[in-house]
Amino acid sequence: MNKHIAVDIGASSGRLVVGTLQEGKLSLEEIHRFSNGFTERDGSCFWDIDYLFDQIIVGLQKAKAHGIPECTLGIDTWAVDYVLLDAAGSRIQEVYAYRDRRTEGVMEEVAALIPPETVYAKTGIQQLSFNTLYQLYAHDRKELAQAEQILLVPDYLYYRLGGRKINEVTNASTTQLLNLQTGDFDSELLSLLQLRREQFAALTAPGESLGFIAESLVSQYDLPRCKLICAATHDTASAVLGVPVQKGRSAAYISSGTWSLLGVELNQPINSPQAMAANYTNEWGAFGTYRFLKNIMGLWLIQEVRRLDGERCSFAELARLAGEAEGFRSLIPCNAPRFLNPGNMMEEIRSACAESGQPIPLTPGQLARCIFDSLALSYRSYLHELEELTGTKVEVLQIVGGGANNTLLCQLTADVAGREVLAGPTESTALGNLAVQLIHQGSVDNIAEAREIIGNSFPIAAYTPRPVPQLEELLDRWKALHAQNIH
Ligand code: LFR
Repeated sequence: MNKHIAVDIGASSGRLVVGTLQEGKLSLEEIHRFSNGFTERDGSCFWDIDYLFDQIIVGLQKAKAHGIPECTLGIDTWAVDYVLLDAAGSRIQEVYAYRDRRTEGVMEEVAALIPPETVYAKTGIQQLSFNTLYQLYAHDRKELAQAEQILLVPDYLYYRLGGRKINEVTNASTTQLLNLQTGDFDSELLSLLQLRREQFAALTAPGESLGFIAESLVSQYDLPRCKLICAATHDTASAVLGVPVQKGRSAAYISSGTWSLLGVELNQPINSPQAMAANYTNEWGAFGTYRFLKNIMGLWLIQEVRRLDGERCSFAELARLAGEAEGFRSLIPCNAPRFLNPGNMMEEIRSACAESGQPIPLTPGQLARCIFDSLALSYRSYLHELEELTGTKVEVLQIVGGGANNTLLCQLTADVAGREVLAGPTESTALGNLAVQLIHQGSVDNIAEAREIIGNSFPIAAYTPRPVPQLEELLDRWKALHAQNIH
């Protein structure tokens, strides 16, 4: 089998990409792309999981029609969200989207039952209101008790394709229920949720074989015969695997999509009180690594502005308009909870600017500029924290994912952070997903080699930092903004 398919589904879009390794170079061909998003019903936010499954089938049909009779296949999606299955293996409930508001205030409720310090020492996972721990705590208890099995989204998609139930480990770590010491679900946290270990499946590592796609699906829909390989099913885990190797220079990555995940890969977690205070996370990676990183609100901010503007402008057009707008005019604290799911992002940004006494961004270009300036400043601040926590000076920032296409944001980041930015590949998530398949197949020896191949196969754009006029003043403004209570 020399064809490999990555199913990569993010919060705003999904794709099936065919990867081919030939003469030391990896090439990609996108065979199917579809939109994704949660919908709001009676005040709750849900994903349409059946639609996502159908899109995988459509993509595989296209692959077959494209002349691919057999292939390996890996799946990755966003993290934390779960599916409850009954004893017959059928879904019990709609799949809540992590931006659903039922978890508001839940972190505080749980903190009254178990100190956050204890949870962090056990799990090393940052406090995010939507961690599965808090989502399950907020879930209807009766429904939870009925659940024979709790799978995360990509686990469920694998199950639908091949019938095997797993809890893939890079994604399972984002539940905030895995214990760093025991390497399994933490019994104290499970009992807090009144859950039993058996309700979860076996923890499964990237690279394991999950058998073949069901014969019934192959014949019913005329699909390729797919060998299912357990990918690093958390999209961020795959994205980090897809970061090209950096030789001789210390580097940090930003996986830039709906979220901006800024961090480094480590061989040991850092679950110190300092890391907890800075709210850095230790998500489990493939091949015994940890993703020591921070969630930053990311391109969700601009995706929402674009949506509310009736999708009149493309992302490239918005970036162009932002480039024409005055820089550093108004700034927002991107990570304030108010931006998680405000309903009307444009108004939320404007209110935050008004409340902090800044000019109100009116046009899409001004809003976009406010977002990009603020993201670049966030990257700078969190990069400095990262350096302190790891005791390493970062020389290069590697931006991967869709955001690597945004030349304005990449240049702003280089300028404000004062580091060289290397941008690309944009498809690092699909590439990381494919890397695990190639290693499984024995076509590539290990992840270092895969990263080297990735670095040689795709163009990388370099951005050299330029001086920012009145940088000190700007940083003072940024600091003052965070001291204000506009969260
Ligand atoms: C990025 C991502 C982040 C995770 C967030 C919610 O797509 O997977 O890593 O924190 O989405 O699942």
